[in-house]
Amino acid sequence: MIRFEQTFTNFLLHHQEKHNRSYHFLILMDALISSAKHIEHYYLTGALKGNLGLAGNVNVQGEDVLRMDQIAHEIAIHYLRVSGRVVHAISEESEKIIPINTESGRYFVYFDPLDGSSNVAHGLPVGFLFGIAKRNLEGPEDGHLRAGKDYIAAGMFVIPTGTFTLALKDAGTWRFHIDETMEFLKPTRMVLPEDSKDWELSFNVANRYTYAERVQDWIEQNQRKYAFRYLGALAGDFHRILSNGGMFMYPAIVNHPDPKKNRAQGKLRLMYEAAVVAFMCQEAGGTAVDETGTPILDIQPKEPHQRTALYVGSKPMVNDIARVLLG
Ligand code: AFP
Repeated sequence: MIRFEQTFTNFLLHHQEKHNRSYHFLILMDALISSAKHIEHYYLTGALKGNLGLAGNVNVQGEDVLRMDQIAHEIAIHYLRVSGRVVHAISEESEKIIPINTESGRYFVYFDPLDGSSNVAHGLPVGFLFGIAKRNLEGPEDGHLRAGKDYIAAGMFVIPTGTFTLALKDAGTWRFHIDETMEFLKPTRMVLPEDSKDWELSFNVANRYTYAERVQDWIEQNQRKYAFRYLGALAGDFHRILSNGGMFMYPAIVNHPDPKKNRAQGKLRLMYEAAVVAFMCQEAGGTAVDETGTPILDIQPKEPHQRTALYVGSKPMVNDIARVLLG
């Protein structure tokens, strides 16, 4: 007997129909899915074709650009452009906001097409993370940068694992798996488990003694209760937290022995990393805060590549550290 599963397209069509929504969002999602499949193809064959190395230039964050970063960015911009639905996009790979269809576009898309660069040389998992906000359809639109609470959807592809997770505003977080025909199938609603038995803690242990003392103390008091996992690519690490519960954190670095290496603002990018996972987490019953205990989704970005500290995951655990951060 063949076992058939619901396709992503069918799932989304029903969702739009149920909520009396337009077909525009379907066209946008089709563009993002086409991008992800295309990027996945290049990534899978990357080692063989020599695409996993450096491109030879430095990006807006001052990091070496990888060949795959450029390929992934180019692919995503192509599909977003032909969708005709995007006003402007913000990409990790472009310093400036990218105008796409400023006249009649309907959405803003904030994305990192290949996040987790330390994994690229090894062909290990990376993420394609994106957040989507909608232009003001009722009146004039000033194109201001949206806070996470104004996103209508956010998601991530964990490349090249064939998994895709999408959160829809007030409609949950859903995970899909790719099949042999490259179709994403089998919507599974993700809800963070309340039982703490499988909860995990995920952070870069090498940075531990560079965190604020109160964060170091919290780790000391809590670390023995949980399994510890760290991949070094947010999408992969957060994928595990969504399934097992617990917390991913990238705290501010304030006690580095070389003060030039401190990152008081945090490392992760607000618009296309922190707010994306915070949105997915909220729709799955969790929460996320920054170094001051402020909800990530409430932070109003002042510039496209703004950084933030991030604590994201199961509510009891994030609320516990938020209490410490606020105190
Ligand atoms: P890179 O793409 O520069 O490796 O950054 C990836 C990332 O933004 C995020 O995906 C990881 O969770 C985090 O940084 C890893 O940072 P560390 O290498 O400092 O642990």
